[in-house]
Amino acid sequence: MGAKGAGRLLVPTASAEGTPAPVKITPHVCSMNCGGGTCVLHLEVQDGVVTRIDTDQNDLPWSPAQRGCQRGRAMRKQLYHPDRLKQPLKRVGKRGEGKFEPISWDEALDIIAEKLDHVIKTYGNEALFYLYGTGIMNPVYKSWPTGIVNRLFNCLGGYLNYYGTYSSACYSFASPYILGSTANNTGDDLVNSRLIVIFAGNPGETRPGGNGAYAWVLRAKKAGAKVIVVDPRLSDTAKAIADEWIPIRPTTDVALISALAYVMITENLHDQAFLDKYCVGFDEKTLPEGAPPKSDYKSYILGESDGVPKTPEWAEAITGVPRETIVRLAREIATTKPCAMFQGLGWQRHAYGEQAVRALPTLCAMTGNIGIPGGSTGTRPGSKSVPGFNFPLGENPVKATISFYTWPDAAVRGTEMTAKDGLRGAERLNANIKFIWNYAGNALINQHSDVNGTAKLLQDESLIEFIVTHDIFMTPSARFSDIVLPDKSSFERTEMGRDGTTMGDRLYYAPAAIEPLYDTKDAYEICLGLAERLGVLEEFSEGRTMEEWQEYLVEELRKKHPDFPTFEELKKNPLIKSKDTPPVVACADFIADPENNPLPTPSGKIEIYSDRLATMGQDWGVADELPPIPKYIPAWEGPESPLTEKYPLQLIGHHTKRRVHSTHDNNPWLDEVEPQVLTINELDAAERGIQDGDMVRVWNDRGEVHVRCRVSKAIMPGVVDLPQGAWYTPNEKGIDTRGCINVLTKYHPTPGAKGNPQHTNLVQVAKL
Ligand SMILES: Nc1nc2c(c(=O)[nH]1)N[C@H]1C(S)=C(S)[C@@H](COP(=O)(O)OP(=O)(O)OC[C@H]3O[C@@H](n4cnc5c(=O)[nH]c(N)nc54)[C@H](O)[C@@H]3O)O[C@H]1N2
Ligand SMILES: Nc1nc2c(c(=O)[nH]1)N[C@H]1C(S)=C(S)[C@@H](COP(=O)(O)OP(=O)(O)OC[C@H]3O[C@@H](n4cnc5c(=O)[nH]c(N)nc54)[C@H](O)[C@@H]3O)O[C@H]1N2
Ligand code: SF4
Ligand SMILES: [Mo]
Repeated sequence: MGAKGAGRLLVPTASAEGTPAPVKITPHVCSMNCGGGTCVLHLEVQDGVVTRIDTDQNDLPWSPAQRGCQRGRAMRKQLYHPDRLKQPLKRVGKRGEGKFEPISWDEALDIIAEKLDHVIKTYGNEALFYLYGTGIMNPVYKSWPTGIVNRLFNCLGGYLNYYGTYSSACYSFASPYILGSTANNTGDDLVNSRLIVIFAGNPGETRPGGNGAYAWVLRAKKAGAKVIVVDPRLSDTAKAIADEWIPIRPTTDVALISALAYVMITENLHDQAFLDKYCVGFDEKTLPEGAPPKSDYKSYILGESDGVPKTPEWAEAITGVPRETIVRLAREIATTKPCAMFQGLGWQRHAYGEQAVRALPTLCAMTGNIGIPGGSTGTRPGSKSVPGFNFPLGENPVKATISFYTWPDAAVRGTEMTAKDGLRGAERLNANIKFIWNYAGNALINQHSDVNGTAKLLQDESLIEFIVTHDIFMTPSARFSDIVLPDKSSFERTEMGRDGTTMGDRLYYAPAAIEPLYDTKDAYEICLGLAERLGVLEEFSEGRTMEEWQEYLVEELRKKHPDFPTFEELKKNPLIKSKDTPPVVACADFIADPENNPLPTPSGKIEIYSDRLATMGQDWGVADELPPIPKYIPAWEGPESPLTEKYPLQLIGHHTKRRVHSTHDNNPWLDEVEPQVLTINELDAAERGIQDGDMVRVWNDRGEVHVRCRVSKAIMPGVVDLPQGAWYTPNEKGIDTRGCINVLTKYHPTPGAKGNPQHTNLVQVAKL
């Protein structure tokens, strides 16, 4: 193989006679983790070179076009990027210093096999950790949450697994306590809504592909729905489609929702009959047995439990949303039916993210919008679920799991962790993490909180002894690794998948469009090499090639679903669009007959008051931070924190259209789409003598970033935004020069989910 593509990267050769080589169109998909759902890409391939990327334009009434966005269509710049990793590398300097030397694949695999063997024999399998990494989302090669590498680890006796995600830690943790699940009406039901209120969601920028809900918000808007967006920033979504933008201080949404509830209760606009029939703990009469008096939601809202009525005036002081707006919004939500209120994930990546997640379903219950077409349970818009393919993992004998976010704790004091630290499946760990496998991820440092703290941890080789990164670029995480392995990129391998999208079932088979460019190996090839060295080849591979595994996966699915196409049929018809299926209304059967169709909560009802959370809060010693009803809790670095004297600005980092996390940060085309800037309100800028386009320093006790700034009205005063995902690029003084927000974020697990509060930060900004 070698570097044979290198000499003829972007220009296809002409034949001897001078006629251009024919163009072949290869169907492919975008496998990035935007959650927009693997959009369709048509790759134009000429003489072995991808020369152009087109996409699906086929808008159908039941299925919007699976149209790739600027990121998917800029993949060519990644594929042919001069900095692609081209051969295995071994660290020669200190960890993080970035000094590597090329080695052969044999040598790399020998070293890794030896380290794996050593760590397992010395510390046991719990010392082996597979790090969160979402660079590949196609089922066969997927890096998240588990895949090929996990199968190998299981063959070797298992590994320490994680639960939860950087995406939705608090959301996934907290929603089931109120609703029993995260179920919501599917996105295609939004066209039945008259009013859509989006809290902390920016689907126009985060999920623009046709497989997600945004396409349906657009259709709903065309059908006459009014759209309101609650966000500290005038997001792309708010700009494009909102009839009203309600700016709010980050971390304070529960105060807003509490005041909306206050207006509804005091003006008698709430649906008492719904609350009596379907809910637990809205008022005292439906509190579970044994719950303390006045521990219900209504008593909290009216201030009967804590002496603080949650009035619009009270909320205005906290949230910055004017009281008149709060009163108007409460009346509008309560009197416009059906109303779909849904959440993005921005408000739960916060100090007390567990609270907002449950506050919105409470409001949906108060307005009787649950279980009806055009309504909402208050979670995120739902997808239709279909049985998919998953690479068989085998059994993991290690039952202990930790939160994805707490791996630094598990490396430093793993054996001391208990349930209070989020350890599940075991009372204790037998070992600290000693070996990390990082496949298609940059959360070893860049995407995790507190880059400077993490760097120190990683530099101490007595803690984590060995780190392998498998990527396509020398990312900041790769720089902190001991061995770096170059992967094929998506267009150089065959992808196959089946997604349950907003509107239904979708299937694809995307053959490799070109030969691999460099001396790369994919995860299966690497694991084969290791399995052989470690004596588990037969068990790991079962004698199959990757293509044979793909065929096996299709056949396994066909055993349960005989109407599913055969592998050969799939290859001939590689992109199968969704079928026309009606929208699904979540909880409709529960609403129709709650006795016979209970929700999967202990009471079978909507638990506005959760007994389980009450117990957990007490057991873990965090009763004030994890209350049984959704409460506003001032964040440790929120607008009410004493630290605002030193660091007066709240910093968030939204998910920007120019990247998928840190992926594409090095893509020049996308730099043109949107350069990395800090957005600051014009009032805050004026106070600091900052002009649009100035270089500024942004800092707190955890670190400092130098970045260009954009002065704008499109952000709440007191709030600055530095889009997450820029590659950590320290200068000689350790100051980041690229705009990596995680230099400023805090490692501080949330009380319940043990999740990542990466939008909760206080900073100061000055002209450089
Ligand atoms: N401050 C802050 N931090 C955050 C967030 C936030 O909102 N704020 N968001 C968090 C969220 S929601 C998430 S999901 C995480 C995401 O964090 P990660 O899961 O780490 O995602 P990426 O940074 O995109 O890293 C993916 C990596 O995969 C690599 N890659 C791409 N294609 C391939 C391939 O074909 N093969 C291989 N081997 N590698 C490939 C890319 O080069 C990249 O290094 O970040 C979290 N971090
Ligand atoms: N372009 C692009 N798309 C992506 C990704 C990407 O990196 N780039 N990542 C994908 C992944 S893995 C994920 S998990 C999702 C993430 O999706 P989200 O978590 O929904 O994205 P965010 O941009 O973090 O937050 C959404 C909005 O919430 C706002 N927000 C932040 N804090 C608060 C708050 O306290 N209150 C309110 N009301 N709003 C707040 C932000 O300003 C932002 O506009 O996006 C996916 N899509
Ligand atoms: S919306 Fe863009 S980044 Fe997301 S899957 Fe589609 S093409 Fe890829
Ligand atoms: Mo995410």
